[in-house]
Amino acid sequence: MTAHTHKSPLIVHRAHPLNAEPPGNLLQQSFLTPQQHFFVRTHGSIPEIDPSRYRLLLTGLVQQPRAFSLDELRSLAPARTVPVTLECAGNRRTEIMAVKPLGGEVPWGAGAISTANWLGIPLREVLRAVGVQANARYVAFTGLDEAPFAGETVHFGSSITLGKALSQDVLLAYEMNDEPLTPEHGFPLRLIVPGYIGARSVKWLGEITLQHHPSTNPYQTRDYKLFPSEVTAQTADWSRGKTLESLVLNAVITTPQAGETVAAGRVQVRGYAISGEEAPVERVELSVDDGQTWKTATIVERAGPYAWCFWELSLSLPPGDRQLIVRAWDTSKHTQPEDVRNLWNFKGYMNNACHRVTIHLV
Ligand code: MTE
Ligand code: MO
Repeated sequence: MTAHTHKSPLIVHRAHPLNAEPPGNLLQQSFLTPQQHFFVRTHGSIPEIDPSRYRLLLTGLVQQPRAFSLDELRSLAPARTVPVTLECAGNRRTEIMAVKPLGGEVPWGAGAISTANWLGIPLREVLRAVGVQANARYVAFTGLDEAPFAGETVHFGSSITLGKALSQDVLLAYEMNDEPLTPEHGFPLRLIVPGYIGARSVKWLGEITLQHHPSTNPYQTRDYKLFPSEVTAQTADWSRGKTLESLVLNAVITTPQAGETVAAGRVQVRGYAISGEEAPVERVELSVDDGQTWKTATIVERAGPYAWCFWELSLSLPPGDRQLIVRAWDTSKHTQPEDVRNLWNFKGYMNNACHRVTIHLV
């Protein structure tokens, strides 16, 4: 863990490898999350990379394999800035764990999510520079970190379809919020795949491989897949799990926090909402009577199709204990599952049940 992280106000779930999230009130402080408050999800080491000697390898089904220095990458095409929220597939896992225990997964609260303005070179410009062969279907990414997997040491990796990779918003990013990436967040270069689970946005990017099949990296083939509730770690056939890609519609109350004591009367409720790439958040609603009636919150800040939105609502609440429930609707008119018990899966992924927070009003 770096000195910088020691001083940080994050909730550290694990120090080695570093896994930490900001508490809700900190998350809500700014729409773009400062780097020192941005959640950190690592599976292994945080590599120390000398930027002057750094090379990104382009291999596989390309016309011309190449190694690019950072300066060469930057001179390929104009840089692009895209506001993107990264959300871990395990965000809000503790609520799933409360239904039925899981096996040793990181117990994320609702803070495994953060937003930055990412600056980088569109991946498609780099693919254009090396020339993609006609039979390529997937783009695989390998990090320079070393992570344990089932008793072995591997590099973290993932893949996306060539179609997704050709979106102008998929970036090879070297800055977040106008600062160079810190070591935790992938210095000197990381992938940003907008609208997808965080695991696809490979940090400390070392190699990009064009291929006919998805990545065979275990973090792609034996992790980050969704299984039905009857499947367990013992019975899972990983070839049958559904690869997680797009994020799902979700909304969270960040203020007040669960268990907080609040003065009765006017209560300002705040939070974030996010959706998959296809259908943006259209409406956010709160209920204080177990879902019998709902009040529409105001969306106070948003930034394009790949970033969360911030919402708030002022409620008038009498003394006593009260449960607040939030749900979002997207432009396809879908809303969220009511009850987390319907979502249990043995890896604890994609919890987007209506978020519930009980507070004490005095
Ligand atoms: N890339 C590498 N090389 N190694 C990793 O462990 N973790 C992934 C992804 N990229 C990871 C990685 C996961 S699961 C997530 S949620 C995001 O990085 C988190 O990005 P952050 O730490 O910058 O918030
Ligand atoms: Mo993640």
